[in-house]
Amino acid sequence: MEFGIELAPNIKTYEVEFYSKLAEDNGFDYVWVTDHYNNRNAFVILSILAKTTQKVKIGTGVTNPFHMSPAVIASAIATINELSGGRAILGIGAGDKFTLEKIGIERKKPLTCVKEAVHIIRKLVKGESVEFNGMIFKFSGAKLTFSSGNVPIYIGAQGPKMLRLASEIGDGVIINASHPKDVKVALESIDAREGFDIAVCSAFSVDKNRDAAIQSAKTVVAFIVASCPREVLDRHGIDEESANAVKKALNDAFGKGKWKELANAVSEEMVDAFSISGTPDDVVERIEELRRLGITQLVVGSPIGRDKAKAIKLIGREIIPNFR
Ligand code: F42
Repeated sequence: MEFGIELAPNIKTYEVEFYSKLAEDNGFDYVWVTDHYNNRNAFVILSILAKTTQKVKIGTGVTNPFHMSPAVIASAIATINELSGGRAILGIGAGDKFTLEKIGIERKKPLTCVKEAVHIIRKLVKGESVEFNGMIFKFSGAKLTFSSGNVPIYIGAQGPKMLRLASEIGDGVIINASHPKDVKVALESIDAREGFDIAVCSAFSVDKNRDAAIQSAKTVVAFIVASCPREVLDRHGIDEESANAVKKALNDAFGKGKWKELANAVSEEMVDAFSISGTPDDVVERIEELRRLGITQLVVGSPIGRDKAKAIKLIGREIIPNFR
């Protein structure tokens, strides 16, 4: 089992740099930087991480072929691979529908778009010339002027077809989930080959004090509940009324500063369903359940803990060694 950390560059660049280095020093294997146009640019951040880290693999977690051409993605990730001495990994997915809509991009034929983009990127990164007449992309003799070696490609996937595609054409998949029930459902669509990396990216919160860990996870969990499809809420026995109460509490927290009400609206059952939260022993138990299902990489995502730096050190000291 390997460990990754997901960092969203909505924090200052030096903070992403600091947490990445700390993760590397505490035994993490991967740093995944999320990609949304409205945050600091993922590839720019990765070029800095390429120089400030030495061992960890670094990559987008995940970019998409709607807001950036596969040719530009190939050139960008090959550059990161060159800068980092071969440590780049590319995470790619359909892109966040709502973020893309804000910039006038309609996510047409996402499955086809990701499939074609992965094919093109792989060839370009290898230094090959691309002649391609797809449904979305038309390339005629495109070629990079350099090659920096192989870059593994992971697909960020939730839907059954995207999960299947990931297992057919990806080197790995990144599934957003925290509970074994959801991971099990996702795995039904994956036909894993030898060496295929199944990464689960979870909302994560660890603290020596269980209540602090749970309270710290509540805002992130509230966002997940608010955008969660009915069938997933049903899987965890969360009724419509409680989910609506969370949506209202989220609005009131951000609009009127009513944070206590938000904490009350998010139940411990919700925290259990949509995050991996608790003491080191609690989270080790949950990760072990995921490992037994066949997960090969756990990516810890926001909030990570009440104090991110302390939590990263705690993971390095008391969690990762259990899986080595
Ligand atoms: N999105 C971001 O924008 N930035 C990130 O940093 C990010 C990180 C991330 C990490 C892990 C992860 O799993 C997802 C992440 N995402 C991120 C979200 C990701 O970009 C997607 O929004 C998310 O994974 C949801 O997409 P999906 O994998 O469920 O695929 C969607 C598009 C879907 O509808 N899939 C269907 C399915 O069953 O899988 C397939 C739909 C289909 O078949 N479409 C046909 C086609 O050709 O595309 C067309 C059908 C028609 O009617 O035309």
